[in-house]
Amino acid sequence: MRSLQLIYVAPVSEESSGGPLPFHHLQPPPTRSISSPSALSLLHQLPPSAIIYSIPARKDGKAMVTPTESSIIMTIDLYYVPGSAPCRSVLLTAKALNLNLNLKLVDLHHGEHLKPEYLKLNPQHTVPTLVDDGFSLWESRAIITYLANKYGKSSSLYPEEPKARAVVDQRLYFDMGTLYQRFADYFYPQLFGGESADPKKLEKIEDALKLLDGFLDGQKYVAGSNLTVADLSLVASVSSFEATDVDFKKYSNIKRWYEHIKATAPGYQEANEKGLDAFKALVKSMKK
Ligand SMILES: N[C@@H](CCC(=O)N[C@@H](CS)C(=O)NCC(=O)O)C(=O)O
Repeated sequence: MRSLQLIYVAPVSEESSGGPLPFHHLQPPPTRSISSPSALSLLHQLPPSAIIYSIPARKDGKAMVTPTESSIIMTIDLYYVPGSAPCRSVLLTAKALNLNLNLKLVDLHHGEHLKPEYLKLNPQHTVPTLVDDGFSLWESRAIITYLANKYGKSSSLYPEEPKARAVVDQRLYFDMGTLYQRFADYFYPQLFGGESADPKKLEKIEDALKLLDGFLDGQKYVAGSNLTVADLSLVASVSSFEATDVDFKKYSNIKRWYEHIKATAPGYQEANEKGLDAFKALVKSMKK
């Protein structure tokens, strides 16, 4: 199984490319090729399974992403389901890093995640699972920090300075162990077990939301002065509340932050909103 492709975009002039285009216009050619001597240096950093595609500029401008030699798109496998908040945080991170993931839908409903092939990748049988050149990783927050570490060295999504990184990690653990955990404890027994809403569990979510509102007091972002993977993880979690009776918008700092991240996180619509709609549809169908 080839789990990593590298697409190398040959440098051309703006004129012939017609300017940058979204990734989905890319169609890798069927033949292997390396089109620039400087691309050869990249080969030394790549695993043997990598293939380099040279994508020539076309007059109609359809094959280009951006006309520079640094336009390198790594394709990494992501096993996922669209409605899942943990999966959506990975999609958001990939967008923010300009990474092109090879999406592999997992049919949880028919137990695809319990089959031996999947258990070999992830014995914990959860989505998301990332496979990067044979390296398999699960737990969404481990995945997003790995991606930022490996592919976002120059980005501020996961800062390297120890204290700044510690604050990002603290927010990620808060999301996993407190906010999203309390949401799961409250809502999933209702959704999947037909149980009635437990007001005590709702109160616990409210306590967590008050904490989040406090983190955001006077802040545009949840961990520091710029967008980080903590915002992307938390926005995937909090947006899921829209499908339920958990009213997070009554917390003014959360509401302001949520609207801001929705409007500014790269590729938000495709990476989170689409999957959120799928989650809302699932909730609607289960509640019938
Ligand atoms: N903490 C995990 C949670 C992953 C998780 O529970 N995913 C659910 C879907 S949202 C799943 O895979 N459920 C199937 C199973 O656990 O067997 C993460 O953030 O990745």
